[in-house]
Amino acid sequence: MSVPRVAASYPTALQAQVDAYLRELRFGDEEATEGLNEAMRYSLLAGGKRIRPVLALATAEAIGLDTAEVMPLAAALELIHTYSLIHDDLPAMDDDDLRRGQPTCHVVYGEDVAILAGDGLFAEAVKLVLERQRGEPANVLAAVHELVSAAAVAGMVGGQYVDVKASDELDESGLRRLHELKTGRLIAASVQSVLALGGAPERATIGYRRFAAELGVLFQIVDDILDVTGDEAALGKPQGSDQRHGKRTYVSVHGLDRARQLAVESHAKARTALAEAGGRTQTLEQITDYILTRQT
Ligand code: GRG
Repeated sequence: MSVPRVAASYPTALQAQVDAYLRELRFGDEEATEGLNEAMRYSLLAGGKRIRPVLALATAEAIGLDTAEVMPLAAALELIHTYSLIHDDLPAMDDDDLRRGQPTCHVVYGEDVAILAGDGLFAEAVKLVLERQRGEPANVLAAVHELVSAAAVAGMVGGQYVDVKASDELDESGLRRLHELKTGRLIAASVQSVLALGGAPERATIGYRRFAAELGVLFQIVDDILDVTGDEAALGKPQGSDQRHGKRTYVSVHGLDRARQLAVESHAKARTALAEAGGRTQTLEQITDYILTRQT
């Protein structure tokens, strides 16, 4: 099988629920910090597919939790993701001017404020879950642990460090590890933090965990392909950015055709894991198909 050219449908109703919830969020209530609140909300509400929170809601649906009840945790994933994008775009990192089709946070508000906006979003994400997420206290704590671990050194920040410092020396397995950490852990946490909130024992969720890990790999392979083949207007960010920064990607290491093949194989593995997981997995299946076929 090759990658279909038309994107599979996306659960837009869940995306709309997430967008509505995010729009209501305000950060701090003092006049002196209103400019920071504005910069944080600027990046948060600039658009985006909301894949991580939508995955969290679909996981809730699969394991029988009420999706509306999981919204604080789902939103927190998007706050952390947005922080990573703001910091990744900074002059000291990728130095990009465009994100989600709009000027990046530092272009609009200055580098100092953009750094603080990212920092603020991370802290507010944890605060949001601790203040608003209902559930057994031990389960909420376990969910927060999944969330912050995915962003920590054995996760997104560590992956970004490897990317910044050693990306051009990596072999195939090093590249895979970099992406597992940088992108895969937060994608996986979008599933695993909800499993933690549901309190199911680990042995009962092995299929979901395998699915979550593979989905992170799939997401990154497709992201690398889109960086080469994607349409800049649709992507909302500069195309060819990885190549310009001399980054090793699934495409630069394996070539475009092999990268496409790897994406198809990864998609099949994710779907198999999901089939073994049990539960009401239709929306998770839909998201998996979408991630393989997405054009943005
Ligand atoms: C700076 C701490 C720190 C981390 C940065 C994830 C990351 C680490 C940087 C993002 C750079 C990047 C483009 C990585 C490729 C994968 C990725 C996260 C793409 C963007 O995610 P989407 O497609 O974006 O979900 P939207 O805009 O739809 O939310």
